[in-house]
Order: sequence, then C-alpha cells, then structure tokens
Amino acid sequence: MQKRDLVRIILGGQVARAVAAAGRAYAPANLALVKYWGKRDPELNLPVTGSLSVSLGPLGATTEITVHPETDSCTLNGNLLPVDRPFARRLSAYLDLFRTPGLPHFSVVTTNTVPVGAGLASSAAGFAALVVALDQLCGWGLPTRALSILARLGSGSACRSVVPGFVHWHEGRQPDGMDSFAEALPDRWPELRLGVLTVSAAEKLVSSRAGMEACMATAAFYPAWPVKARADLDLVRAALAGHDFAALGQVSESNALAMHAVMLTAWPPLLYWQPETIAAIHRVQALRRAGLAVYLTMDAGPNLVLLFTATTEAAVRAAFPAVQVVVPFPAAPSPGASE
Ligand code: 2P0
Repeated sequence: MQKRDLVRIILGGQVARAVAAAGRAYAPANLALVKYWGKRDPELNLPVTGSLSVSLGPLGATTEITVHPETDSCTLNGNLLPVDRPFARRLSAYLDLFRTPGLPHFSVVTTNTVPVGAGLASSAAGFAALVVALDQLCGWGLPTRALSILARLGSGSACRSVVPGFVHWHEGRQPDGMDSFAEALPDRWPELRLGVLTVSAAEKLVSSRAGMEACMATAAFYPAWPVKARADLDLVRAALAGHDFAALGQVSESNALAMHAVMLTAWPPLLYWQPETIAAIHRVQALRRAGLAVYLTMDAGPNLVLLFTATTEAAVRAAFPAVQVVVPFPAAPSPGASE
C-alpha cells in the first residue's frame, strides 16, 4: 500500500480544503526509552517492533499553517527556507499526500524550542504539530489515533509526538498499519529528569532512516533486536506501573546500548560514538558505582541523555557541568502564581 492510499482511507476521500483562516498546534519532542530501530514497511514507516518514549514537555514545535496563494513556503524559527532545501522538499512531498496535485499551496510557520544540535530529534515534533494544525485548518476533526498514523507517514517517531507523557507506539500487525499508532500511557513521573549531554552538534553522516535500513540488510545481530526490544517494552511498562526508577533506568540504558551493538555488526559498521561519548559512558558507570542512580540513553548519534530524578539533580549537575536538564512532567503553575 502507498501512503496516498492510506491517507485517502483515513480522510474518507476528502482532500485538504481550508475551512478556517489558520490551523495552529503544539507537539512535544520525544525521547525513546525503548527504541524504534527497523521497519517492516519502509513506505508506511511501519516498525518491526513497538517502542516507548517520554515526551519532552515544553520542548517541541509550534506550527501554524495557512493557505498560500502561490507556492508552498516554510519558515523555521523565523527563517524562510529556500524551496530546494531537503527539509522544505520533504514537507511539500508530505503535504502532497493530502491535496489534489499541488493545490492548495500552504504556508507553514514553525517555531522549535528543541535545542538545535542536541541530538534530540526535532522532526518528530515538527511532523506531529503539522498534521494536527492541518486537521484544524481543514476541519476534519480526526481522532488522535488517526492523527498519529498520519504523523507516522512523515517520520516514524513523529507518531509518538501526537500525545504527551509516556507513550507506547504499538507494533501492529496489519499490512495497512491501521493498528500501528501511538497511545498515551496513564503513568506520570514528576520527579523524572532528563539530562542532555551534547558531544557533537554536527549533522550525522548516516541518517536514522539509512542506518535502520543498513542494519536490517547487513547486521549479523539484527535478528536478536526484536526479541530484546519486545522484552524491554514489557519491562519498561512494568517499571512505570511500579514507579521503579532503577528498573526504568537499567532497561532504558540496556536497550540503547543493544541498539548500538546491533549497529556495530552492520557492514560497513555503523559507529555513531565519539571518544567523548565513551568517556561519558564510563563516567555514568563510575557515578553508579559510587551509589548515584543515574542512567543513560542514546539515539542514532554521539550525544547522550542522562536519566535521573529530582533528588540526584544537584549531583548530576556537579558531575556534568554542561548538562541541559529537561523536566518532562513540569508542575502546573499554581492558581494565582505570578512570574
Ligand atoms: C527512536 N530513532 O525510537 C529511534 C532511536 C533513532 C534512534 O526514531 O525513517 O526519524 O523518519 O521513520 O523516526 C529516528 O527515526 O525515522 C528514530 P523515519 P525517524 O526514537
């Protein structure tokens, strides 16, 4: 099945037609604790296994979409992107799924609060905010499940950014992927802290998309990955339900390292780590030996994200002065509180 066929089914044959002056939406970025690494259908971004992420609360994308009289245009953090930029082209190709050839044109204005180059994917939040804003502009009123499936067509991990908090992207079995969508879990963890350690802000040489493909085609250890990922998913869900931080940290770290282990068995080997990455891994292990409950995860890149709780925040900041701390479940401002 092609993306367009699936969109036609979800929209019941409707096409994009503005019924409001603008559509506007916010979507948080997300960090996977159990990773998505491999596709059973690359056209529909259907995953080999389910995955589980935590949303980054206030870090994400706010997008406004309006009809443009002449051409598609994309403004990112105040800068109008040239139409031939790969990102602008990818956006237009995505919008094509929803309209009759080329019409209407859209203006997309996005502000992203995810720190650039921190290795936290901003495209996931971008596609999620875009599809929710488009739904508003066109007055479709699609349910969250459908929005998640549509976001997945832009980028797999984007389906997890349509909902907040801890999120489970279901593996699904159907060839059309109608059962592979993200769902918010009821668990909350206000004490949870994420610490972004940026080793390199340079663009990676091999994209996640290409990396997954290479692993599925050549990695000797790839067959072990789905078994590990499915088991880890159950373990993280149990850790969330039992509010067991040590279990959450251990499974998340083990899952990320297993993904990188698979990458090393691809040919050519996929090695995203830099010397500073390995130094930070040793540092985290030394801190744990000293009794500090701090764990790490990594995506397809050299940067790390530390997992810890409010009680150890001061110690983690002391050990890693450059760490950027994210609070995924910020406390709601108390009524009447002023700045
Ligand atoms: C994740 N990653 O679960 C994993 C861990 C990177 C490493 O999802 O091809 O940008 O657009 O579906 O979503 C990054 O992959 O890939 C990703 P596409 P995507 O967060």
